[in-house]
Amino acid sequence: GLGGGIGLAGAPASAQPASVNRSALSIIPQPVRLTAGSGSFAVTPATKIYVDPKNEELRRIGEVLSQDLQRAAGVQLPVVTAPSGRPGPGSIFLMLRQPLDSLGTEGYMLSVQPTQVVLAAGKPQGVFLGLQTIRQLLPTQRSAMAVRLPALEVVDKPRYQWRGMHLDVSRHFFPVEFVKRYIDYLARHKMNTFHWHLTDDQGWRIEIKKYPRLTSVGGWRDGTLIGHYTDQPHQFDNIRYGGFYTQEQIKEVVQYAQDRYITVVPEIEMPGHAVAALAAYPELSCTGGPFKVERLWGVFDDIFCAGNEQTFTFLQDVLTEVMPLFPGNIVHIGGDEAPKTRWHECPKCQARMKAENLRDEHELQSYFVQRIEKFVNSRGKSIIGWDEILEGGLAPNAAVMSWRGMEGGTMAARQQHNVVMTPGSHAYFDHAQGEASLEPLSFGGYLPLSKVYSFEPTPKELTAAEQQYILGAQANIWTEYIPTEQQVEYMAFPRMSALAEVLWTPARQRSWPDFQQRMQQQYRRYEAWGATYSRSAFNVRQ
Ligand code: TNX
Repeated sequence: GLGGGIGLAGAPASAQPASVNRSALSIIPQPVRLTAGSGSFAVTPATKIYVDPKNEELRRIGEVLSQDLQRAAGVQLPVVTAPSGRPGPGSIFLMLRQPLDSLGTEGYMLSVQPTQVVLAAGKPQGVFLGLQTIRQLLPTQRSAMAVRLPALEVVDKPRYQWRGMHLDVSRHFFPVEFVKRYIDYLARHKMNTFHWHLTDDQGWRIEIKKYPRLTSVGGWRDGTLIGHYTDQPHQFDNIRYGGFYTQEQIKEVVQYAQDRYITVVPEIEMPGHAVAALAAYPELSCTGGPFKVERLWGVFDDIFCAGNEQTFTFLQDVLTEVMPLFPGNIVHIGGDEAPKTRWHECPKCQARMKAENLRDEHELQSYFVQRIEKFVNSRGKSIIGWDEILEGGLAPNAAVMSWRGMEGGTMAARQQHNVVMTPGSHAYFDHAQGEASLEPLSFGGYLPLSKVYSFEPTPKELTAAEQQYILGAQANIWTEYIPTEQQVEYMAFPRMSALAEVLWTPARQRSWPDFQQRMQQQYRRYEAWGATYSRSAFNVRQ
């Protein structure tokens, strides 16, 4: 049972009964410890879901389970608070139990026996994560037969604390309803971080009350590139394109995510990838403009002017509105792909460099980021930036998101800075995942499912102490060539499932053949969710 004896360490594989077919359970990500029992728990109209009366969060989680069971089994189960006496058999218990220290804030224990189901954790978040495991025990289709949960014991906790997915809503815009669906997908994969890329050259997507032109001008472009970006003359569709989220909508999404124990990390790009903002407020550039919101993809020379005090006032004002909308403590400030051409030509930037004793424009970017960091820190939050923020010197408290391979992240960890790994080689879900002739238009690069599954976020060359700075990893979905919701899903699935296991399951327990087997059931789940997925990632039984 779940009494004291269960720990994470030391259970030899042979402790499992020989008859157990672990993969028949098809849990993704694979739990740390899973022991199949015999028999099953029948969900009947008499089943009750008991929750701790002192905890509102548990009640909410219980309601989610009740809805799931209604969908799967057609039964309407009440969520009731446990009376002081021991409730009878045939019940599902969601409970907080202390001490479960070895399981941390995200771990949980699940025991399914023919007579009862017990899901216990130290924190409600753990109960929520355990609920995702229960969901995977349910059939994906309604049937007339009673729903039975297979008897098992699970003791589980994540390998990494940052298990994320990113979504670029600038290059193409996705409405609130889809963003919520995306958050659901993360939750079902036991992920906990949603990196929302809200601003870029092709569109500013978050309402800022003090600067209304950011969305009225910066939220819209005159058209979108047709086909691939090449050196040939470009063709555009000339259809006005855009959209943005009001602050009310942002709050709604953040609350939705919070209810699912997912932290939303907003990204406000600076100093580069800022053309949409400059189209709205050209005085924030080095040249004065004018600019148009970009219809082309790529890297543009016009960036926020580092020699101009107004730039800092503006960005601090923007962050002052953004930060309270996001309860998480991290703000992403971009930092990638900022050409130094304009700063080099700009007298004010050169004067700033002289006054601040900066040797080159990289140090000017470092100065820029450090000023922003100081401001963000003064509001009780910290920053993360793409690995270019290492150039010219890392801001004292900044975390680094390593995208140009693992090197930036490795360097940052050696400097005792937190790191999130998202290397182009293993985590860029804008790349094609199958045979080219079967794939839709996508960014250059090839990232099949097997390669995602082989991803190792912690560099071996780091010492054990340095490895502690690797918070985890995430995949990025840049949407230059992803105009529709269906295509976001296509690029995400099945790769998100492989990444989820990389981030959750201990490395030594990862098994590609076993994963492939469990994926057969995962495809049925995608279908039950109504999600589009790629079949070309590997040959799938149809
Ligand atoms: C580089 S990754 C970018 C993005 C593009 C992406 C395309 C990063 C920090 N910057 O602006 O969308 O390549 O793969």
